[in-house]
Amino acid sequence: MTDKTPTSRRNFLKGSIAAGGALAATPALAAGDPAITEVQPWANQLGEGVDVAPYGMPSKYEAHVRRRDVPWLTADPVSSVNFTPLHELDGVITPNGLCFERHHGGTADIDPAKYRLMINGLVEKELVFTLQDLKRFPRQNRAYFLECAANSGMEWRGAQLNGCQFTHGMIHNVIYTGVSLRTILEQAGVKTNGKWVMPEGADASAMTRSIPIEKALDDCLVAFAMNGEALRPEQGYPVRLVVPGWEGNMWVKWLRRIEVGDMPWHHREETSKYTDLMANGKARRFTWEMDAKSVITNPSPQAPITHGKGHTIITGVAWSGRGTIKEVHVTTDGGRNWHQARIDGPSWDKSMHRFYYEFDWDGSPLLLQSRAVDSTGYVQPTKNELRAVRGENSIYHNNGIQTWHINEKGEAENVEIS
Ligand SMILES: Nc1nc2c(c(=O)[nH]1)N[C@H]1C(S)=C(S)[C@@H](COP(=O)(O)O)O[C@H]1N2
Ligand SMILES: [Mo]
Repeated sequence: MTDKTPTSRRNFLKGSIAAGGALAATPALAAGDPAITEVQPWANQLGEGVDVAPYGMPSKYEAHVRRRDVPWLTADPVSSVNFTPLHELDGVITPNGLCFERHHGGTADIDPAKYRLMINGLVEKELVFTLQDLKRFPRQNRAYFLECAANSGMEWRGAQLNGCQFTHGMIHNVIYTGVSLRTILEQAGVKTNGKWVMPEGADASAMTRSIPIEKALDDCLVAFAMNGEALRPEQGYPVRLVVPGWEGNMWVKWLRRIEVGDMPWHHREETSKYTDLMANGKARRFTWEMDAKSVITNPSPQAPITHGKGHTIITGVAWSGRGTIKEVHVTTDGGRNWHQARIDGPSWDKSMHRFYYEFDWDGSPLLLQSRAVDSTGYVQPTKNELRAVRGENSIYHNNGIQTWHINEKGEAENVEIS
């Protein structure tokens, strides 16, 4: 963002706010602004014709809007993670090219003609579907957030990473098209002792997780499209499991098999990983649901306030694995006073919500926080409230309140005050 506003325009702006108490920064005419008086290069020659990019890409001026990784976090990029640039996004949908990636054995490169989905185990009839077979069942379209259980995991012991992309970017929110898992399981006929399902990935990590049959028959989707187009390879092309509201690890990508069993399998990803080590040294297993959480995305360390004092828009996102977000509260003074934020955009079940809080910044330092309340009445806790229950050993399921310190220049820093 540039800050080349001529001083005359600045002063006019300040004057108009002071005089009229205008809600928004009303732009004023600036005499001699070359962006108005000069013919710009894009106007004195023809532009590119259609089809220069048969698959369109964002403007070159948006090149900084990209996923980023933290190189020291993992030893090798094939078993690693990168992060959604939340501070560059608005609304509630994550564009496909910006959805964070988390792979345990790299991205599988699957030929859709050779794609197969097997249903086996405690079923009346074991079945194998091709991609075409799957697309002949009734389809559903649903928006859901996917949050990795390790999102904000680096922040358990204190403020660490300087940007919401890194502290909160292991999340995306996408509209999926797919077939309900219930429909698929009904084809095979789950036996009465079939109490659990185990989805398995076709990638080199062969990811597996145990899911109780109640969830499998409730709202899970066998999805083949995201935001209107085929899944991206990184997100599980051609087919992934969608497990609404539950931790991202269970959303098996490159889905190749679903086994029905009578007990959980207790595989690696639900024992040695994705369990929560408590203060007494015992691990809490099966923390499936993602608790309500929120974060202010703007301003934040990667997106400072650049316009100086005056009318300022604070925005962020909130979500809950148990339903919708009923309210978001914002504080600018570290929790002394809380204000009701305005939620704008769709309020879908287990989907990201967008909030705004508009206020007149006097230029003094701020301690910004947001706090989500979900449709069950659950209130997002402070980090200390979370530690009181969970101890200091945890990595996963950190939904504590995030604080950004804003200085007089509008620069933001990751800090902790509670
Ligand atoms: N087959 C397979 N499925 C997988 C994984 C994987 O490595 N292999 N990673 C899991 C984890 S830990 C997460 S958080 C999500 C990440 O989904 P994304 O890459 O679409 O963001 O996929 C899950 N499904
Ligand atoms: Mo994850």
